[in-house]
Amino acid sequence: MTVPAFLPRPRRGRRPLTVLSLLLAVLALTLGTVPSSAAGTDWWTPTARPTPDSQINVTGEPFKGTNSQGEVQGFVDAHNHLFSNEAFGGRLICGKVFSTSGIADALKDCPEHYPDGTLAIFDYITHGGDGKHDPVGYPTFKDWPAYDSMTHQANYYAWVERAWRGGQRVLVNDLVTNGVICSVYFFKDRSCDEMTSIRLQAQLTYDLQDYIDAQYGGTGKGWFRIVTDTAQAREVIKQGKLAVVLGVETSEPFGCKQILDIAQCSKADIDAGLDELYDLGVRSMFLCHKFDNALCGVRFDEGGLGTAINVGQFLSTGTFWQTETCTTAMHDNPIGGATATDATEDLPAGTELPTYDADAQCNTRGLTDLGEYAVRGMMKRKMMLEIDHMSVKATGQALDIFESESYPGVLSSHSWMDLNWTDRVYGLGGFISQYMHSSEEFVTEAARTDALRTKYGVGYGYGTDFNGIGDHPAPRGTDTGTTVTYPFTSVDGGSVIDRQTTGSRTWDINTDGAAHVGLIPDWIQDIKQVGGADAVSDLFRGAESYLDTWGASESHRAGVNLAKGVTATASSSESNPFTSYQPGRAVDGDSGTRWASDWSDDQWLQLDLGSTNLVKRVTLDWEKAYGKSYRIELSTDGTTWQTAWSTTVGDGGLDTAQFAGVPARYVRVHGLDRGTDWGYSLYEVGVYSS
Ligand SMILES: [Ca+2]
Ligand SMILES: [Ca+2]
Repeated sequence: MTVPAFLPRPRRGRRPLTVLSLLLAVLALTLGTVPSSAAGTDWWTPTARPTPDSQINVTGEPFKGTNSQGEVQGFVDAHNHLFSNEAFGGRLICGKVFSTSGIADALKDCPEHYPDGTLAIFDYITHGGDGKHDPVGYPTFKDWPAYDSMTHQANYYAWVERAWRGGQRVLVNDLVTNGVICSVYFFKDRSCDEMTSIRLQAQLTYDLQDYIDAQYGGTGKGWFRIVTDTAQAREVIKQGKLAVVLGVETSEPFGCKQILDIAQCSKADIDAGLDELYDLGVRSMFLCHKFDNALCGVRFDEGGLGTAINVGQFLSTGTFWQTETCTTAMHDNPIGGATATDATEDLPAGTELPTYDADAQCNTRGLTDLGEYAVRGMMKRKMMLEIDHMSVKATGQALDIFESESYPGVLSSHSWMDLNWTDRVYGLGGFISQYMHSSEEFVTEAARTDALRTKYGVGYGYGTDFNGIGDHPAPRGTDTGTTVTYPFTSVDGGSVIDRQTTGSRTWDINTDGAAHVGLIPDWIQDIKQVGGADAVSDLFRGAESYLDTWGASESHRAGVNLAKGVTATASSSESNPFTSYQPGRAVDGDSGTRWASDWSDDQWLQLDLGSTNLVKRVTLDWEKAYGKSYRIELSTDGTTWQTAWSTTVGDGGLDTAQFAGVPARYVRVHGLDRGTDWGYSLYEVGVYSS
């Protein structure tokens, strides 16, 4: 079966299609409501669901196949944490994704929350109030799950099933934990070792797959399919099922903590850690998260939570966050004031929380040498890097590395990067999804980046971050003028979705907000009500775009450096009695040696590739003495030159000049304006055909 192609294809000419798509959507609403579940053919209904269990409240066959362009369709949740109930010591998030003992065992509260939530300490740390709530989950669910509860399971498997039935086709399950939160939280029933928790969460994801398979008659039969490459993912989605990708979001991966700026891990630890995660099936990960670690600096949290995390970092590492003036329009989040929370009481006597200049909002820490090693290690293994939570400085360096290698494997999965990176991420071939904001906020932010998605021909995702210690969309009420009316038709047109019921509780997006993962289809309907059919069309192309980014990462090959060891000449070379700064030093393949010019603006370095080649990309690894304004000039004969690329805002470090391919034998880096009082100095110049 082919997906109904009523959704507009958001490339050129999308806008004129809007009226047509609205008309077709109305048709789908009137015609698409007949469930196609003839006896024996409703493969999507389990034959052995446990009783009692949750209802799904969706009828109709999940769409299969591809559209007329051969693309898979459906939504992507690029950031969810199914099993964070096993993180942080195992007692911070209460309730399980599934239990072989049944729903009543899965959806019950932590023991210390009984009888009235008085000891639900993390509830009132994160949520204010007194933490009191009715702890009873199944079957009454009076107080949880709820849009504003951060400590109760929101990813019961049957609710994930409903999200799938509503049109979701990719789910990234980020294995998550934080050793420090674990160690400071009073209740725990296991060690705080991060890798131990990651391994357990990976295992439980496979166990869940088995649990669901058993409901459908055996191995491989269920809708929940863990995938480790894009070929598998595409096959799963074509079958109408949900492709589940494993990711990792921890604060100190591979033991890469820093204590007083001393790294507690080695390159060998990073290699062993990446190999282990890869073997577990992990294909995307964060390198830093919440605390500055031995790999990179973080993007700060704001306000009181930021102060609490800053104190936590100090207690864990002996270092507070440090800020400096940002060098571009991009900045990290402002840190809360010193008096913001009680967290400062945990500091040792005589230790003061630093105060931060409002004009200095950038983390001084970027990628460390070990961090660069980890980024390159992920690239080598074709894994995708999550840049949310990285400082502006670290993100810039990571993007520099990927641009120099033309590597597309970059993800921003839940609106935690500086939004000014959007163009660069799309330019690389990366994928972006927005945090599960309220429908109005989601529509507004989606509209802001809509033109860029059209320019790059890409779809969009959402990152729900359920079980991720963050709020979810609040109820908007029933008098908004855009109320969701039940039942409604799924975006693909093939299913009918009613209010979701588990036990004796029924949830309604209008009055309950996004209480759990099963309300994703309701929230998407809300987005459609607020933003129109066009607002969901990019989301429906999310699965294809996510797999495009992943697939291009899988097929990435390191380019051949045409410049390595070639003949180099220059306008001048700085003389030094102890070492050589001759032109050949910029193409000797040694990142410790360099060419340096005399100290004036008009200088050049010229490479003779030996024969004419297609030249498409030139990489420059600058020493401190960088070029602010310079041109990349090409020639076939060394006499007639054309400018292939130029900049007036070079910032040193790693630069990549990418342009339409030009045949050339000679490549010249022509300096016009220096970034410092020194000359121009390059460790290495690379020249590539792709
Ligand atoms: Ca060199
Ligand atoms: Ca640069």
